[in-house]
Amino acid sequence: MQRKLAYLFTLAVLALALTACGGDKNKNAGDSTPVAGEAASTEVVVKASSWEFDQTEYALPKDTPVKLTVENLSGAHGIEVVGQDIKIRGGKSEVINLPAGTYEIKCNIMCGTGHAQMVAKLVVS
Ligand SMILES: [Cu+2]
Repeated sequence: MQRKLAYLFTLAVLALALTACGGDKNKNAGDSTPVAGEAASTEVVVKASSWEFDQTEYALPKDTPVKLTVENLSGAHGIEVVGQDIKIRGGKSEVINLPAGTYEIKCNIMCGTGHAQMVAKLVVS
């Protein structure tokens, strides 16, 4: 009898451990960026022209899905969030979700003589 109880207890503990792991996995999947299909509550538009972005800093809310859109006013540009796996071509959007911090963005399409000076910051707070 004692043995059977011990066995049942072990099963219960194992079941709990498995459930806990599964829950964590799902949570991590939800936190990854960029998140396809996640509904964004805000949109930030980066307007690019040859050869600058319309702002030197873009403010984004932290840990929130944000629709980041790149609009080309002149020339063909795109952005890359340095250190993150986020690249958006002009005319396209991506829903991103970043923790607090300051991120550098730069043009990731070779667009001509001023290409290297096309940098700005994403201030996430
Ligand atoms: Cu460029």
